[in-house]
Amino acid sequence: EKWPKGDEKVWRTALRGLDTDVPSITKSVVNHVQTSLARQAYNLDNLGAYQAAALSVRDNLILNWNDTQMHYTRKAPKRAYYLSLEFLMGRTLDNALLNLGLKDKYQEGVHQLGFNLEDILEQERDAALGNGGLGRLAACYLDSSASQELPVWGYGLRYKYGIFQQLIGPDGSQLEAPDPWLQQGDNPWELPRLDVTYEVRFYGHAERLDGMKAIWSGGQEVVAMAYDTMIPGYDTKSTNNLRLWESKPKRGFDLQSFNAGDYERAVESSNSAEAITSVLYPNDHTTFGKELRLKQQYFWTAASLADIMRRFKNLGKPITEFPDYVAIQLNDTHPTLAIPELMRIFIDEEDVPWDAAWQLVTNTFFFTNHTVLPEALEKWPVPLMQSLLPRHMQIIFDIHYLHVAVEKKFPGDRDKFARMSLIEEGYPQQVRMANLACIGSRKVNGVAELHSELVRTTIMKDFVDYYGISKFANVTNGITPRRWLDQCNPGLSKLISETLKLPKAAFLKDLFKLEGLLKFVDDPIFQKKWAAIKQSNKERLAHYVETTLGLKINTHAMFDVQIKRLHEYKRQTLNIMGVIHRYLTLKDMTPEQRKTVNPKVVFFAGKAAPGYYIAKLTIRLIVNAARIINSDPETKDILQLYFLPDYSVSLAEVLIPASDISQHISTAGTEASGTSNMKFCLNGGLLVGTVDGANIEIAEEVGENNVFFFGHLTPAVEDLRYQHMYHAVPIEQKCPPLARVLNEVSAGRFGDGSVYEPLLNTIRQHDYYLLTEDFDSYIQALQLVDEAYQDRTEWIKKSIRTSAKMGKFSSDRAIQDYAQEYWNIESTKPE
Ligand code: H2P
Repeated sequence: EKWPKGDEKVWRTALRGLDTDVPSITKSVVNHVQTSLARQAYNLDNLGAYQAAALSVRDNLILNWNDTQMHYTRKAPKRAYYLSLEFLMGRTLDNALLNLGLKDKYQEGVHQLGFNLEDILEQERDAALGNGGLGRLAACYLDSSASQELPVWGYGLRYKYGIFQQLIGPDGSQLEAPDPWLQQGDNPWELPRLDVTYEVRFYGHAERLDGMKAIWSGGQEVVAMAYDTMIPGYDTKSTNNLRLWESKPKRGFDLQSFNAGDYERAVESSNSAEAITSVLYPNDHTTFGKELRLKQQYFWTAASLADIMRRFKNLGKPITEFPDYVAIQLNDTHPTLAIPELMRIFIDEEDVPWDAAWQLVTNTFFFTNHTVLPEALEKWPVPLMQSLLPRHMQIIFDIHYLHVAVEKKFPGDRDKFARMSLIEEGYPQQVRMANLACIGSRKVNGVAELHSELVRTTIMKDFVDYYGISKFANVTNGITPRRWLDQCNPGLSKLISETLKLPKAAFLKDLFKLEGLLKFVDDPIFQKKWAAIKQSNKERLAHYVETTLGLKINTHAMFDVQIKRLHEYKRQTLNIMGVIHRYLTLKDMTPEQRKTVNPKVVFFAGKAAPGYYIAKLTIRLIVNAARIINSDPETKDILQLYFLPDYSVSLAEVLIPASDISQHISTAGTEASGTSNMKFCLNGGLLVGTVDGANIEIAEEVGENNVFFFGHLTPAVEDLRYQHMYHAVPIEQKCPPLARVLNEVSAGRFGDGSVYEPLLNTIRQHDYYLLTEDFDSYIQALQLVDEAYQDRTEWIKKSIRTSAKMGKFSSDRAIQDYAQEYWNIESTKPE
């Protein structure tokens, strides 16, 4: 070890790190109040206390982060990089305290300073740089990578505006407002890296040299600057990095225009560079065709690869060893441009011959597909690519011609070749990103067993024939038990720890340990404690709703929850039609009959893409139905309905532990995995759902008698759709109860019925998502849920069994799978 210059003894003491006893913590917090915030201690509010506590916790993170990064540099292990356009991180402080093992001490410390930790935590704004499952999955994977001491970095974009804030207008519609999440002042969780910048080129021209090389020049250059977010592992010093790029103009001003007196234009050029990372696209399944989105994708992949390449080159290894040190996971097709970009670097900058470059590239990348919905498969118009990224378009055509060799393997099969082509014919031609991602990657995976099977047999079938099955595998998604058990449900985590006589770390690091709870399923004292925790979580949610929306909730009713992005395939419409059906049925009953029904509160939350008309109408119907149902004196004690606005990670943390039953009711074969299903079950909520995505694997683990399945199976869907198209039976005949619901809506029972016609018509005509096919069995399933809930002891047993069997769904398992079967990386940690 070499010591810095100066007195070694002085350095040794100074480098000892931070003390984490309570007095040192209070001292550090107060120091930050006085110095970093320049505030007086006597008039400190909760926001100030949050900021100071965050800065104090951040000091600990930074030290661990430094040690970890230094360790990686010295040891030079193979690393994996997770490229994701979305990281839905939520809040950080609580999670950092948990992972550092400092929660109790900070609780005590801030208490001594006259604050309540819960109130302080509430001050933090969510980092909402994602739309839904895909972005939240990325966040869980970062937590698991750090917790398992794996050398994994995330790369993404630092959007100035995260997913929009959702408001509900007077007529019940969704309104969107921007989410300027950084406007709280400095973001304590990120480190701006003024010294880590790269220039990224757009437009210009690419001139072919001899052979396959080219020179790309001209056009516009934009600067990417790094912001690093520390990702602490749980119960370890290992702290990984999430590097997010911000776009900046190359020069603050275009001096030439400025001098010429054209101030406006000068500012404009700086605006256009900044626009690249200004906003997250608020779409979860379709965002292509938009030039700015393509710019985002290239800006991010180019900066990330330049950074990865620089780190690799510092190792001093020959370029041919690149894949021995670097694995890159492509989270969906969004980062697919990394494939031609790495080709460009190898060929044009590193002088690697084309075939060798392709060999290296296809040994570096791995590709995860997250959906088989045909409308969600990214395509970019060739003319747009040609103008924005002329060199990449050349490379894509080169790959395309190489790929023409496919033809030789299947002589004469023109259709197959057309399907496998990188270029889709038409006006204009389009580049198919999924095909490019597939042929440029070493392995392709789906996110749950059924989904991976559908990937192999539908969208990637021809590629399976060509490459063989071994390139196509499955990694079922997972969730981090740190956030989704201990952090969101501390009471349950404590009970589990006491019951199993294990420290929390034991099961938070090895979720299979929850199986130990099975021994206690029949223990009445344990059942009682289990039920009491659910009850207090329901009260916590009710308190939240009362303080934020001013609504009073019956906490003795069953809580039924559906939370996710609004999409026709996720079938929130099925749920709301079911609620209305329940309401109409209750209205038909006599007061005596009503006394026997199971009281229920139904919660919805989720955002709709701003341009997704049908999804927005669904929200409007839910909100307006809620207004009528909740104010009906005959039924309001037995049925309540709430749409909670502005769904977020933080709101999910309150909703999930409070749920008795949750709904995962996509048309079979459409939901790739789903991850909230895992979160609910981990927290002892039961599941009503279709035989789809990860629901299937959850049922395999917990036993089919502990889930409520309904609806048609995947193989039936295609035929049913065909029948709806060509042999349609009127809904009155096909499904009278649903027809009645639609008619009541049309007739204006929940406000002007004509507003909802376009939504109702999606069901009456074609019914692509097969509501009329599944409605009867759905209602039956809900009936079974009601009956099961009446036998409370039996219900609690189901709840315990469900939670106990969630081991498989830890993201630690999923990340180990990627680390071993894909990336070939190993755990390594600083001393
Ligand atoms: C998507 C899929 C989910 C999947 C998730 C993570 C795109 O999320 O639809 O089924 O669980 O990725 O793999 P979402 O629908 O929430 O946007």
